Amino acid sequence: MIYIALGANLPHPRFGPAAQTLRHALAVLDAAAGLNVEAVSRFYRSAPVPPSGQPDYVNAVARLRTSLDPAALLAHLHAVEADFGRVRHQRNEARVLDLDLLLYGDTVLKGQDGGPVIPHPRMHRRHFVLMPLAELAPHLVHPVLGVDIQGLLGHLPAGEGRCEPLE
Ligand code: PH2
Ligand code: MG
Ligand code: MG
Repeated sequence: MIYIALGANLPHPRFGPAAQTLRHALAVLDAAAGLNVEAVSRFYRSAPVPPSGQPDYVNAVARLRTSLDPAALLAHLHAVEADFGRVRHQRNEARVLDLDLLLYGDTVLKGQDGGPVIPHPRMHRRHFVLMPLAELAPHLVHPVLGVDIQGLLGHLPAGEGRCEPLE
């Protein structure tokens, strides 16, 4: 199973509030050749990590089916971000759309030659990833850590990073 995380904390000039942007991004992904969005978590409102004066994020996780290999999928996610007007200046800056590749089955990649790092290196430390992912796959075992998503969530320090369903 392949999972991606979606996030946004700036309104989009055409699509409007962050939740609308995520809905639109999911439709664009599903429409692409060789890619289907099979399941989507609820949308969550989360405090920026690390804490900053930025607006809250809207976050979600989706399960995909695709014939693209990990590198091609990541390139596609970056192309969709760029199409949505994402500009990259500095790390962790506010953005109209962020699409992160979390898991690609049991594949483990260390980012050799600029390729993807899978599983996503910070996914197991983030409420805003684990909470929506636990809705779709509570018993999925992290291929490096050997702990399931529910277990990873239980190990996070309580109260670190506010994250709650949007409605
Ligand atoms: N993404 C980041 C950095 N910080 N914080 C929240 N709450 N949600 C995010 O999606 C997020 C973040 C880098 O991609
Ligand atoms: Mg991210
Ligand atoms: Mg990203």
